[in-house]
Amino acid sequence: MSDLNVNTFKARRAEIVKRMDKNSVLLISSAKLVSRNNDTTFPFRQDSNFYYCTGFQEPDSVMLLHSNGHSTLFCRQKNPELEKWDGFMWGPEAAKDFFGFDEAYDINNINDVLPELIRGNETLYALVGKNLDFDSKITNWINSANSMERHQGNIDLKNFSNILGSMRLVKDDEEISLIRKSCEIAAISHRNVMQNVEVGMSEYDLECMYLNEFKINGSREASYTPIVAGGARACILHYINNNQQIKDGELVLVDAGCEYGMYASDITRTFPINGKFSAEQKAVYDVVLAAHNAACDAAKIGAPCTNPQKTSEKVLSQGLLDIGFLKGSLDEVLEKQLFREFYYHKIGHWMGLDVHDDCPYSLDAEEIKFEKGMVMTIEPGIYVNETAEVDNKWKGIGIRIENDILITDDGFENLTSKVPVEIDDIENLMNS
Ligand SMILES: [Mn+2]
Repeated sequence: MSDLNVNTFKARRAEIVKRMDKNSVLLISSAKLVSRNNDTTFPFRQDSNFYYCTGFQEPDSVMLLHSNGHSTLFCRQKNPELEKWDGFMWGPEAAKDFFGFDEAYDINNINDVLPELIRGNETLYALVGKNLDFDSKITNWINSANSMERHQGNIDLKNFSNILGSMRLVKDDEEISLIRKSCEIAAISHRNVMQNVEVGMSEYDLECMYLNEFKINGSREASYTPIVAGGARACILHYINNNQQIKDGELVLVDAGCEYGMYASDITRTFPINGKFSAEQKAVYDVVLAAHNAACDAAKIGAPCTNPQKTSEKVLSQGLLDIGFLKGSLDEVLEKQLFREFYYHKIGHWMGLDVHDDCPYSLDAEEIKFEKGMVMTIEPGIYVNETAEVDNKWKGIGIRIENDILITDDGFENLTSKVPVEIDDIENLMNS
């Protein structure tokens, strides 16, 4: 908490105000503590949008921002008895001063206070549809406020998701340094695990090693549940059981990233558990790597954000034709999307506070174009399922390669380049 730069969040709120219509207010809710079972909870993780605007790390909080710049925080009242069990709580007074709000109230009074504060405004902005519970509270507060203003127009509810999402798309220097650190921890962790795996280990053994590496390198939490998929299980995109033995001769696909200072990293590597790729594994890997490299090159300032997708489809399809998995012309494969039998997900996603960052890919039916400071994952894959009409020797091979790239003045920077990606480099690392 001590290294938190409160001015960053105040500056963000000032930027948000510039994007609001006059006579409007914006309401954003914190995350809430989620029950795991009986009286135990999952570790608290603040809502990314709320954190982006406030820097405040407690549940049961609401931010109200007025288009005139006035800012209000609702949060839990200080409670010394509860603090003996659950730790420090800010309380409205101290939170207001430290986090730079103009006003703060006890969250328990929000139903009485909030309608008074929003009455008479033309617009209420909210992140509609992300939290149904909060959406229904908003409806009640709007109705209360409207009933106080019988002879005026009603408050219009408008979605602020695209406006806030567009702001979050371009990362500032502070965000980039946190993402860079998150990527570095994840990359070092992947490297260290790849160097230490052995035949005989299970998916679970590897999962332990990754999570341990994240923690000892400075990240308390993974940014999502790691995927550790041996053999054909790599073809199941969201496989997280991670409880099977990895057999000698099999590949293992690991999709694992960590969180640092609330910012995510997201890396996938696929490597042979015995340290040596077979001829078939090599052939498929080379196609995925070619698609990965071409997709990275397609991400540059001014290009539509779907450029890497289209490029990866082309390169990967040509590879599938060359290897004999598909037949026909490249044009036909692309037009009929025949590659989708082997490549059935998208090339990547925005990354930041969320591993799949809550940012738009198009606005007003126009694709977002790459700008300096945007961060995207590039992660093509080929998955040969049992049902594929190919020779048996290929079946069960599932390969994905994923790096996190930052758009720069002259192209991109691979933030996760510390994990080897070339076959020779992987084999050398694993056998060193
Ligand atoms: Mn990803």
